[in-house]
Amino acid sequence: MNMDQRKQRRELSEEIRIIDKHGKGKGYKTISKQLAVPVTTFANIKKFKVHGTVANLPGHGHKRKIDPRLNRRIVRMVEKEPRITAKEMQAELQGEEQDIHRDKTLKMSCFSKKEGDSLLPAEENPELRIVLLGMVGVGKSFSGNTILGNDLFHSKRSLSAVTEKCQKEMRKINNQNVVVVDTPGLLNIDQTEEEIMREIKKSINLAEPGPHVFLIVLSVKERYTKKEEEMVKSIHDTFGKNTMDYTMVLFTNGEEGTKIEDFFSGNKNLHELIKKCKYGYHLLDSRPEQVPELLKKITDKVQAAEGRYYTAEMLQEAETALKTVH
Ligand SMILES: Nc1nc2c(ncn2[C@@H]2O[C@H](COP(=O)(O)OP(=O)(O)OP(=O)(O)O)[C@@H](O)[C@H]2O)c(=O)[nH]1
Ligand SMILES: [Mg+2]
Repeated sequence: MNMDQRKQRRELSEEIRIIDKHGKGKGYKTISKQLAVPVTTFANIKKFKVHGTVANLPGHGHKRKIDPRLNRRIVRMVEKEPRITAKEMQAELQGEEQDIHRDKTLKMSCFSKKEGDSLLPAEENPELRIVLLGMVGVGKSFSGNTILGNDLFHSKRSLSAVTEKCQKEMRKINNQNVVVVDTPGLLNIDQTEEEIMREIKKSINLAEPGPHVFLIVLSVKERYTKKEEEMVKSIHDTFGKNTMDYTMVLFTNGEEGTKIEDFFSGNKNLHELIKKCKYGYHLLDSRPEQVPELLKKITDKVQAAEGRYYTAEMLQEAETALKTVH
C-alpha cells in the first residue's frame, strides 16, 4: 500500500468513526473533542448531506471583477515588465469595458491563480509575509524583533498579556521585503477566546494579499501540554482546513547547542504537530545565522509552493464552515 492509499484508508476509518458516533446521538462538538478532529471537518459531512458532494460549489466567495481574457492581459503585462506600476497598467488599460480598481483588482490579477494552479510573482524577489501566532508570553513579539533585526514590537517579561492588537512591520532584508505581523497571545486570561480571535483574524488583512506562513510560536522553556494542543486546535478551527499547508513551528528560547529534535522527539503529540506543519520547524537561538537560516527555510518552501499564500477567501470559507457546524 503506498502512502496515498494509507492516508485514504486512515481518513476513511476516521469518517466511519465520526458517522458511527453521530449515529449514536453524539453532537459534532463532542465528537470533535473525543477524536481530536477539527470541528470544521464536520462542515464537509453536513455539506455532503445537503448537496451530495464535498466539491467546491459555484456561487461562493467574491465575484471576479474582470474576465479571464483581461486577467491574462494583465499577467502578460507584468511578465513583460515586472516593474510596471499599477498606475501605468491602469493608464494602458484605460477604455476597457470593465471597471478596474487600480490597487485591488490589478494586484489580485498579478498574484491570482494561473493555469496549473501556480502563482505568478510580480517581481523577482516577491515580499515574504509572516504572521506570528501562539500563546501569551511565548516570545512572539521577541521573535518578530529578532527576524526584523529591530525593536519594533513591544516585548517584555510580564505576568499579563503585552500585545493587545495586531501590528504590522516591514524591513528589507537582503533585497527582499519581509513583512511580519505580530498578534495578541491566545489563552490570555483577561479576554475570551472569541475576542482574541476576532483581533488575530485582522492579521490576514494586514498581511495583504495574505501571509505566506503562519509561525506557531512555542517556547522550549514550556512543556507541550493539553493547553498548547488546545491552542493549535483553536488556530486550526479559526483558519480552516488549509491552515497546516502554510504553517511552521517556531521554537523560542533556544540556546547555542540546543538540539531541538531531542526536545520534540520524546513528545508524541508535539511530534505529530510538526509532521502536520507543511513548513516544518525552526529554532531561534542566539547565533547570528539564525534569521537568515529561518528566512531561507521559509523562502524555499514558498518557492516549492509556487508562491502560494493563505488568503482572505480561505478565512471566509473557514468562518462559513464554523457557522454551519454551530
Ligand atoms: N533570550 C530570549 N528571551 C526571550 C525569547 N523569547 C521570548 N523571550 C523573552 O520572553 C519575554 C516575553 O516575550 P514577548 O515577546 O513579549 O512574548 P509575547 O508572546 O509577544 O507575549 P504577549 O504579547 O503577551 O502574548 C520577554 O522578556 C522576552 O525578552 C528568546 O528566544 N530568547
Ligand atoms: Mg507580544
